[in-house]
Amino acid sequence: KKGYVMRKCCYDANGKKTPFGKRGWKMYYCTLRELVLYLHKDEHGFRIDNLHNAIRIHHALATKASDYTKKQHVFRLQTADQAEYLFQTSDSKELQSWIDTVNFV
Ligand code: I3P
Repeated sequence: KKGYVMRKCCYDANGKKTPFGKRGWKMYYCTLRELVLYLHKDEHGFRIDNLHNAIRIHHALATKASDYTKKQHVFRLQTADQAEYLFQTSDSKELQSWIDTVNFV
């Protein structure tokens, strides 16, 4: 699974609140490969550089972020190391598809 998403960091590892200045929404090209979510600047990122964010999704949980009302089609990703992110997808179909992919991969 791959595609453009917007991502916001809420908590870093060990449940530490992501500091102000690093809590903004940013667009990434997101690729899921072997239980790792790779976040690249754009779809050529894989070829050009290895400068990606990587989020391990083993024992992670994705849920619809119904409590987050500022944006539409957002899911929350909670990782095994207690980090937490919000991801905005393009529509409700993509939202469900990302949630299912993360949870049932
Ligand atoms: C954050 C940025 C986010 C905002 C967040 C800010 O600032 O404006 O868009 O979240 O609010 O802290 P920065 O880029 O300087 O980190 P929302 O879009 O959800 O409002 P928050 O601290 O209440 O999460």
